[in-house]
Amino acid sequence: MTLTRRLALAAALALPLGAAPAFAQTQITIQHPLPLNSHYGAGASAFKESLEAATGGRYRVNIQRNDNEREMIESVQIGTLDCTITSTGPVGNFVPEVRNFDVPFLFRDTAHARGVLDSEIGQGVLQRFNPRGLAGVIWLENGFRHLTNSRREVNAPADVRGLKVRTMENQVHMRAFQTLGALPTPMAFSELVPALQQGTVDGQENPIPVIVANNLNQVQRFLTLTGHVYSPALLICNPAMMGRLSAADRTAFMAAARAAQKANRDRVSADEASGVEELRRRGMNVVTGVDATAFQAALAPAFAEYERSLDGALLRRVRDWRPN
Ligand code: EAX
Repeated sequence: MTLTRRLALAAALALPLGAAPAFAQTQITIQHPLPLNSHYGAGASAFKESLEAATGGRYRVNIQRNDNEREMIESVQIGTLDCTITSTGPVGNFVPEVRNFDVPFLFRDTAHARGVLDSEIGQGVLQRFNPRGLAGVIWLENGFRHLTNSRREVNAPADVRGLKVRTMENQVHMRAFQTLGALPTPMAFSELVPALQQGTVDGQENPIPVIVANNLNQVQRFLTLTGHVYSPALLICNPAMMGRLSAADRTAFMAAARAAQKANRDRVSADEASGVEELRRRGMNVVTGVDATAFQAALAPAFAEYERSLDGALLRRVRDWRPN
């Protein structure tokens, strides 16, 4: 490029002579509700690294914390936020089909859950997001949820009776705790710790990684490893933003989403392996060896209602799913 043209270009770009003109950089913001060093944070960071590297920096991913999942989903839906990583907690209020995956004791174990979500069953539910103004990009993982409370050891379903338990804003979970005789109190994650500190609720339920990452041991004395429900998570994005991606950039975007899924799931596995011991070390009273069949028997009325109110055929496909 001749000196004249460089001068003209530099003047046009108001850049100091000799500076390389900066290419246009597309910003993508992802918000999630947990500490940046959590299983959601691991996924978000892996997404950022993968997409920025694959596009040579043409994309810049900004990661932010926002502990109100319903608000983040609403922001993605109206386009003021590009993407969120969220549990399925409030998602069923936007995409009802997702509620099928919130049924207690539906998934046998983590391998069953991950296999179903990555199969045509889970992909089919992701397709139901677009008609609702959302893009369900990929399934992530929150983990199996366990019960904590500040009042007493919970060894059997009868011990749950009368406990005020914070639940997510999730009708499937609320029905389950009602059936057990608890008083389910739905609220956003942002309100949880103050409610536990003030005694507005006695207990809550969350996966080990969430309990550890948020130091819930500081406001909860008793932990019972109920594993009463598997909590999927999701990367949800704004459809218009996805639609603006070129074919090549969409390929890079989906590769970054898969990198996020791997990092997130690996971190959940690691946290679940070490988290219970860590919570014991922090002073929690941990009840293990819970009789899951007793909890399932106590939930029978709720299961009968789920068969009627949810997609019974889909629930049967999930239960029958086996790895190839
Ligand atoms: O998604 O609200 C909850 O209990 C969720 O498990 C938490 O926000 C992580």
